[in-house]
Amino acid sequence: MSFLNGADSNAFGRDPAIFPDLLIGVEVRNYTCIFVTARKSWRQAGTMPFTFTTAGESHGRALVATVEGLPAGVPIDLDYINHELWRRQQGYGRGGRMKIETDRVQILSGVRHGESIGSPIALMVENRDFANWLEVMAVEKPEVAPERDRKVIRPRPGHADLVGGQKYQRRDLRDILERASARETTMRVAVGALAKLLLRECGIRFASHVIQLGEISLGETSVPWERVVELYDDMVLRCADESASARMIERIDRAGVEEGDTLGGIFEVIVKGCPPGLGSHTSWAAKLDGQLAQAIMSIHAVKAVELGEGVANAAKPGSQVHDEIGYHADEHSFYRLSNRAGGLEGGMTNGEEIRVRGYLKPIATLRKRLKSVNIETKEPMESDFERSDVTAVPAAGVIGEAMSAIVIARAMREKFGGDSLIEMKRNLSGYLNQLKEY
Ligand code: EPS
Repeated sequence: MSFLNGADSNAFGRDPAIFPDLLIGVEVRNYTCIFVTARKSWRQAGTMPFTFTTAGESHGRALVATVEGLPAGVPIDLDYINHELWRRQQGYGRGGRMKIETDRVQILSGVRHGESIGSPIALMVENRDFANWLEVMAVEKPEVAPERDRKVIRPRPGHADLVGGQKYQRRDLRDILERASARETTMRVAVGALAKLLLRECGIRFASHVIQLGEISLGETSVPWERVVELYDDMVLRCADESASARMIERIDRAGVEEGDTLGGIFEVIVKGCPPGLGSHTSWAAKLDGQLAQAIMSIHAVKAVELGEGVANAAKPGSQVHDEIGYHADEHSFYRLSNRAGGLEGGMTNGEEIRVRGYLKPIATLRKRLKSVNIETKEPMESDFERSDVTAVPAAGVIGEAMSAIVIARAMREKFGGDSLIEMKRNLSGYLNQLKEY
């Protein structure tokens, strides 16, 4: 007798109490009951989830990423990925580093003749600045201490420096700041570009804009997609309001030049074209709004995340918040009369635009030094100053697009699977037809 269902032969003998989630069948052989476990694993069968890891230090040799779960047959356009990297490097208020770097991706595996082949994709972006940090960032300990030993011992308030040093027992806080630096987001944008290339094939698009910089904000609460997408390649602030943009530029000049200070702000990412039903209401971890919030919050300096008009909605009665429902008889589809929810209800996409906002604190590296303590002498001292940006809100918007694309790609892969793009698109189209019959 066998209730075996796609079992993993290596799993015989595993204790189901230890691997309860792995138990999918019971087999009785020679009157002996053997628990047959099978790793319901994408490594053996089924869809490989869309995952990635990054590595690399800000002034190290290079930044790298490995991506798994991109189906075979996705057209991979190097110029497109490099253009996304370029977009992340723009924005008024960036510092001297952006004049050194011209981020260009190298694809080391997983792509052949312009298409993904289904295997892991390894990506690399070299740090040009590494040439100026050869000794400081050397892998092997130099025989003679570097002349310009750029040891960091005065932690910057608001940065990872101090707590990272305590946790990892590093006496040179450079060991912390090199990885805590927002330079790491270069690879997220490269990975996000792969996710966008996949999702573009499924009719899903991304754009972002700046809605507040320092205390200067846009008057409008909701800027239409068409206006935001026009700003896609804007090099200044990607702000839809010219007069607000001019005031933001003045504010950045004042903070950077006169005050030696830094500024935060708010960006908004818009995702257009998601089918209804990505994510799920059935479990906390499956809720797509939670996953998006985590992804956006993981961007350096983001301290709050808002979906739709979530913050304003908290002060309004329900009748002025919830998006009423309509039906397009000709298209056989439901829609919402407004989109204050930002495209997500019950942890699932509802077919409207997703609108997610990231609120950034000001950058923690500022010329106007803040009070700190020398970690060697324990004497009060001013914090260290590393060359930095005055603000990076427009860049954070590009990173927000990338992180949103990664989350949506993961949800799309979960729902529609497929080893190839053709198979995935067939599954998507079957689901969309099924929705028309609902
Ligand atoms: C950063 C500090 C600055 C920024 C950097 C993030 O770098 P540096 O110390 O080399 O001047 O320019 O951002 C990038 C390098 C980038 O590519 O975005 C920090 O401390 O987070």
